[in-house]
Amino acid sequence: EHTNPVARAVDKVIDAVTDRDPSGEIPGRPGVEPPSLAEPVEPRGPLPPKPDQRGPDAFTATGQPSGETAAARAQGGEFLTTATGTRLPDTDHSLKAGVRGPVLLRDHHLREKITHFDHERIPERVVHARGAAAHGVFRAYGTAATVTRAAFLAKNVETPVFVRFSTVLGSRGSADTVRDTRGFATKFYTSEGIFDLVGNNIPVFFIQDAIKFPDVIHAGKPHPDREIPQAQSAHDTFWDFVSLHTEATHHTIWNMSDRGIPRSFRMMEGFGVHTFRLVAEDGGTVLVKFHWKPKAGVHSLVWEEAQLLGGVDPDFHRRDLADAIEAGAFPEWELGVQMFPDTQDQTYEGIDLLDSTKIVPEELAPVQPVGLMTLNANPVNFFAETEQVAFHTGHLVPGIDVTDDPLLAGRMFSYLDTQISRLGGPNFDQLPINRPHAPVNDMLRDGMHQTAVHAGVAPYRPNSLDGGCPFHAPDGYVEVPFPVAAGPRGRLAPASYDDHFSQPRLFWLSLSPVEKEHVIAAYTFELSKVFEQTIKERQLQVLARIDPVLCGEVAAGLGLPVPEGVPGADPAPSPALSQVGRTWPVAGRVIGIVAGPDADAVRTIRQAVLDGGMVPLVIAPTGGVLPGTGEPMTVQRTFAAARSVEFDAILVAGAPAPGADATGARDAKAGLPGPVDPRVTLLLSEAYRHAKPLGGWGDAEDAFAAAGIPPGAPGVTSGDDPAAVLGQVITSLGGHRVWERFPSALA
Ligand code: HDD
Repeated sequence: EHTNPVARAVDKVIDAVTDRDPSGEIPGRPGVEPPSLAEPVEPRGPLPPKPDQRGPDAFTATGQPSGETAAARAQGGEFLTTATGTRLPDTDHSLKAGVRGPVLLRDHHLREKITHFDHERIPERVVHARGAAAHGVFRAYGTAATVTRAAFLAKNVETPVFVRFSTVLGSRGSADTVRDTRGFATKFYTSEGIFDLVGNNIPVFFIQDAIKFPDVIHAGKPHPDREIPQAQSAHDTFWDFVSLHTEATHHTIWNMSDRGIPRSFRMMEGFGVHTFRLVAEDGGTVLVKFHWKPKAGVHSLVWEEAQLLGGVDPDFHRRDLADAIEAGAFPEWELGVQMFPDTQDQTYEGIDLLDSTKIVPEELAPVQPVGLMTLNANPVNFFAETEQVAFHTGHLVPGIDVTDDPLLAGRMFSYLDTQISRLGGPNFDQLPINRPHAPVNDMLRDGMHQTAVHAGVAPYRPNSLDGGCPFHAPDGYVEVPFPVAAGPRGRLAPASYDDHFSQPRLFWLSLSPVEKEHVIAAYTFELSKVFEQTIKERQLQVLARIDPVLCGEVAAGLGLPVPEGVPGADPAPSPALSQVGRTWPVAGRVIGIVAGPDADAVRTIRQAVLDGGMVPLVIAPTGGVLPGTGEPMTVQRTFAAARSVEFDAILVAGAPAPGADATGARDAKAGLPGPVDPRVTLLLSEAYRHAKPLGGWGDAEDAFAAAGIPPGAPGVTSGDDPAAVLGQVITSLGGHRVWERFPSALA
């Protein structure tokens, strides 16, 4: 047992996931026996949720603590029943007239079983269909208590939360690592009702007015004739739209940057995007933008990794989130606000706060922390929780109000509306995951899937028959009486909304050289996939207005002439926009260890990785248990299953010969050609290309050489002392990648 609690938990999970002891219980699940080879003959009750899992809190449809589990209607008891509780002796044979006779229509069990199955699917979300979620808790620092009366932001108040992360364009079954915006939606179950902060990992949006949402989504979704490509922006309709509709330029350059391919949901920022209005106890107001800052830092994949992962592990982000929580390495974010005076013109330093295509640089308005969110439990049931959770920008609590951002106005309508078709009626708030933890006393009645049993006879007001209840709540939610600047009615927008290029240029100028290289490569890749030449040329005209280097490099990549076009003035860069150049914690990072002949050295180093709060995965030619002294050490990845994209760094305990035995020893039977197993050289050359730290001892240098890694390459450490090698690797990992391996002419 090691001392670091995260490492201890990681250890337990690794045991639970991969090293089941065939004779004993399942680690971490006391009393639960491992499955037997034969089908069990004795019935037993359903298994309890695993220690890392938690269902929705148990509240009634009217928001009262229910005293029972929210899963009351889920599996219970040992014997099969119908939906109405009648026990069944057989569910494997339809009711027939004779052994080879026809199936009878009167078979109510057959019909119930098949009918229910036929209706298992609900419409997927029209956007953000692919997602993963977790439960957690938000604890407020109290720093926002002077500017908002929201009870959940008062000092040390703890509020349960449920967070769903998502991609935007892909279907429910699409890959996690595609280039796209990520959704970051948080449901706060506050004592004053539900507050939903429905944000993204990109602080701006493609459009300034919600009326254009169907346009941008129709352009981004697969082409309507062949329904391809899935979960991609690299196609004609997307680039046709954004090249014509230049207010999308800012969001698009963020998508083309490393922000479009996060390393993990745990390593993304979140943004409320719009400006919101906070209301204090005394009625005073401030304008704010919400930010989530991940404790693990903001990190991304590189594009080739993202593409490989689409095939190797399409569930990469979903798995990473669940594994981290199961391991006890709970992801954390600080919630912060940028604050602006609530002036009549609703601008700050000349930036229109009602324009969702604009940011306010953090250097102009620092993000002030107001609380900490910790995700600490996985859902018990994906459908009941992650699929049925319903977010809505209109789920607000006293002390938080919306502004007149026309993008937000449309969202205030759309979210409620979409749940009605997605969840089958107006009572979706009564689904367990959506139930408030505050008493509900509305006058909404009946409707599809009503589960509340409302007492009383007078769901109307005024009434005398129910004693006049419900009364208006004097301390309830009030919209701020902000004076509206009147003007002519019309389909209008302010002149400031015409500035589409100054902030894309600000973003570009704020990136480090290697990040700029990635942006160039992303535009070049995406536009190379566009069929129509005119669309590419038009998009180059857009790029010319951002920056001549960006435009020139992409044009060269496409083999097209550089168009005329001049960027605007140089804004002061915002260093906060760059992800590179800082040092971050390495807890929760995944370290592959290619086993070598000295299994004890592997054991020691594996333990040191665990003690550092990271996740070691032992890689060997075949599965099984490594020899040596001490506890048995199970191989978690065979050479056949290991792929570099799963690891943040790789340690090599020797150069395994082709077809080596379980220790990787060189004396094994001959097999694949070459001095080192080609699956290991692929592992190492990819990891090297993706700028991951590498370390090795024994004859690891032979493996590095076989992988084409030049001697003395940055971030590649070899030596005789495995502990010192690991130390170097951890130092490199703190910077996320060995950025020097991407030399840039833009430096
Ligand atoms: Fe939206 C889902 C975020 C603009 C209409 N949106 C959805 C989700 C996120 C966002 C994170 C997934 C929620 C979940 O996990 O269930 N959307 C945003 C952000 C926007 C934005 C940050 C701009 C700042 N959205 C936007 C507009 C409209 C919508 C302008 C419509 C006018 N969004 C929807 C929707 C969805 C949705 C159709 C689909 C499924 C759902 O709501 O529940 O209502």
